[in-house]
Amino acid sequence: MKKNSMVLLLIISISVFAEDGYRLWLRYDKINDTKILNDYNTNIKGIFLDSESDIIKSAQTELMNGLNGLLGKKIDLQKSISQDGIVVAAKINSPLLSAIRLDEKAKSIGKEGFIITSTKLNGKKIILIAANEDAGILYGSFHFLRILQTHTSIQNLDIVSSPKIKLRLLNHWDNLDGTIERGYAGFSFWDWHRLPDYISPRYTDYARADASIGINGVSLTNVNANSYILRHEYLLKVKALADIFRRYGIKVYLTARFSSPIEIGGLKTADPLDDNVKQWWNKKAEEIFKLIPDFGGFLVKANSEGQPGPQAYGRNHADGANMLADAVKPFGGVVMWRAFVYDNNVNEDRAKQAFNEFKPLDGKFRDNVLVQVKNGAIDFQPREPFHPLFGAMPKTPLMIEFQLTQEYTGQATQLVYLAPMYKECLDSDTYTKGDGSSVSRVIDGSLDNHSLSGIAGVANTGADRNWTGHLFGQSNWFAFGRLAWNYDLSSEQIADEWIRMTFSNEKYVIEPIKKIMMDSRENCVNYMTPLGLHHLMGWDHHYGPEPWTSGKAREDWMPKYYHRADSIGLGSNRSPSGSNATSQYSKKAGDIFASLDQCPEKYLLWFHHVPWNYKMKSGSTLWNELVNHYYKGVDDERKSLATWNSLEGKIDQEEFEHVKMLMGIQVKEAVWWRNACLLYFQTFSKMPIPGNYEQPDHTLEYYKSLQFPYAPGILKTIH
Ligand code: BDP
Repeated sequence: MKKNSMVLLLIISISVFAEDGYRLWLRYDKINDTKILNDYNTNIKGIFLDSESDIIKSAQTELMNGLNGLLGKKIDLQKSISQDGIVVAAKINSPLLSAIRLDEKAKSIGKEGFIITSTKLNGKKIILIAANEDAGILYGSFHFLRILQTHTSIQNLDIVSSPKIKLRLLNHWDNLDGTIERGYAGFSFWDWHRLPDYISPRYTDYARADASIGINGVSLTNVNANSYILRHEYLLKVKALADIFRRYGIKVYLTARFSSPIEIGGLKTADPLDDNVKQWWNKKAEEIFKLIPDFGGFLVKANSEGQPGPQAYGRNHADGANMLADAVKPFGGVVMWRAFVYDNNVNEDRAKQAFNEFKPLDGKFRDNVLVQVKNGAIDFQPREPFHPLFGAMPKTPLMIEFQLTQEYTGQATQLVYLAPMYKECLDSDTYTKGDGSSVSRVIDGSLDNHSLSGIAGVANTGADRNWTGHLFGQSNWFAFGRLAWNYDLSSEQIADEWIRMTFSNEKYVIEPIKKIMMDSRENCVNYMTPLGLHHLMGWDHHYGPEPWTSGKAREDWMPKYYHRADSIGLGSNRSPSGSNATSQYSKKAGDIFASLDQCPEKYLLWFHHVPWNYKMKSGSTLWNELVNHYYKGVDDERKSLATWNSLEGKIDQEEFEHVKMLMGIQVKEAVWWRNACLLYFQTFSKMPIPGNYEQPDHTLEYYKSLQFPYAPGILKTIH
């Protein structure tokens, strides 16, 4: 076959391929708006990269592929800037840019920020992507491509951008046997068995996706850790991944199982104050950094849900964290020590326990330790008030941990766009240093002057072709990265970008999808756990409603522990007349939550046990309001499905069908949640579901009989 006809065949076969989601938001198809395409084509003639390094090469490849695809023409790498329309990527201190004054901006963007500006060099009009370091150039290149993907004007570009938070990590809960704890998108794509010799192309695509949204760290292994990962043969596998990720500005981190010195080191103890134990970790750190000089450090879950930790030796969390911190300190590593701790044998509200354990340790951690705190005090529920530790440990850099994998928000079956949830927490005012002490200012270090800052998202990826199981899971990965870079972006803005990059720039596609996304989290709260309810899901797999369950395992894993329904009313009393968890917040925030009148109704049953006939702000009783929320959740979800159906023929058919089927299941699950919860709570309230609502089509007994022993994502070893 002649070369030309082969190319033609290739083009034809590409265009008939349905979209399977693999390309994520990095779809570089030719721009179909002629006006915009012409404008870009007039202004972009080639690219020129001033420096050479592995990261710059990644930027170059991305720019070439991106521009070739989007502009539908071959973009050449220039040897000099001899014409208008060159995209120039250069370091700010390069002699090439000596004539362009960028000093002030350079100072403000730090190590990872970038500038994109329309300017002139040697009398030629150029688009300059400039940064202090290579990583900034990579981020700037992705940003520039995003500008084109979203059909934004490239006239008079003047962008200065830098991340607000330093360490922006994904935490993978991937196990060495290929399973993923709370993973709903198939098996892990870390192919431990075939690493380090077999390098899947997926690793590079994963790194590209992360870098495109500014993620600069990846913790590879489950927080319920396996010490095996620290054995030399596994470290070689980790090194192979680190070598790829480095080209995208990403560092690798590992979870450190606290008992490793015993399990793989042959020691009798893991006591953090024991000299042999310290020695063992020092040597282990040395071994790791020898293989991976830019290794990020350790993420640790200790004395939590059965994980080993320093308390077994009468030591505290700071003793444990500091020992590891000392081991990685000489090499520039950090320790991320999780505050997700609670103990069923402690006679205290679970919501209070992390605060009680960690607050007294403020100021006791080494300067390379970050304490990683989940967004709320229980566990990634559809809605939680912010964790009381935020603002309460001013001497310690606190990281925030969000969950991308939808353990409690419909798993990979439901479309729930989580940016509004992340924003709600980040924007919350802790009032710890007066008005404006938002959670975001705690974690970016600005409130308490910390130079170290971090944010982590529990990854929702797996080996599924579309990475996240549900296509819209991709939007949560995307949103997490965008917010980690700049938490001031709005959820709408991020949704807008993602839709344009994933589906289309047509208004008739963007608007309906945006509406579906923006409504989705509130719908989920409404049909699962409205008005501050939480943890009503199946106790072990967390799939579906089971508010009735008790006695199956430890009490603090049972839904009844959280909803406290009785003949009088519903909700956990965490006010001063109850567990007094409200006292853990600053006075202002605590007083608001503690007051039945002032507590925002969205958190009402989180903080108060409220009588069934209590009069809500709307004038309805609590019971009727509850019914109303559950029904509204289902109704709005039905509307979202109808909106999606209106997109048929306007987007890729395979993607349309995929989402349509999943949204169909989502509506069914929403009805199941509503009916099961209301029928169950009705056994306490003894009040009717008003006749104007469609009545449950099954009995409570039916819902109680449903069982899901093979629901995905569960880790049998902790439960
Ligand atoms: C809970 C999960 C459990 C995790 C735990 C954690 O159910 O599987 O191990 O969080 O964050 O949400 O450590």
